[in-house]
Amino acid sequence: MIKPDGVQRGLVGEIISRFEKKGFLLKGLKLYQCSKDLAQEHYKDLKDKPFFPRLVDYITSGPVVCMAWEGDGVVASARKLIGATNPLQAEPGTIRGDLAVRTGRNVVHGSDSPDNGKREISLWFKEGELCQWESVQIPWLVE
Ligand code: YYY
Ligand code: MG
Repeated sequence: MIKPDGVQRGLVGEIISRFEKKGFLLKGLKLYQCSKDLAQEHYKDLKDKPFFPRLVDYITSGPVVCMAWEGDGVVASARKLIGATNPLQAEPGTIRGDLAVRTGRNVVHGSDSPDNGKREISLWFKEGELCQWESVQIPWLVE
């Protein structure tokens, strides 16, 4: 998910492009302004953290871009492409390492496990919003 700061800063194309160029397949995409309830549910594991209210305000402060990406090892690989939570500790070459400076404005979210990926897709996308399609690139991506 591209967070509201990524949308406001005009980074949508750049961020989508990094996942596309890596070789992952886009199966769902939408601009979406979420409710506080959805933000709280999405980040429910962090509800006791002191930064939780600020995090919910941030995620609901403007539209986000919801994305569902498919590919071998996509969850772990996407976390590497995204980089460390604190952008000042994220490696150059990662999205956060290249495009952000603050943990509280780190431009992008990535699921931290395949199970959470499934959970988050079902939270953010409705039935019928994902597209099943076969990319012509597959024989050139996978031997
Ligand atoms: O998965 P990731 O986004 O890298 O970090 P999490 O530990 O799941 O935290 C989610 C989200 O919370 C993080 O992207 C920014 C925010 N946050 C914060 O504002 N302050 C912290 N000390 C830790 C996390
Ligand atoms: Mg997380």
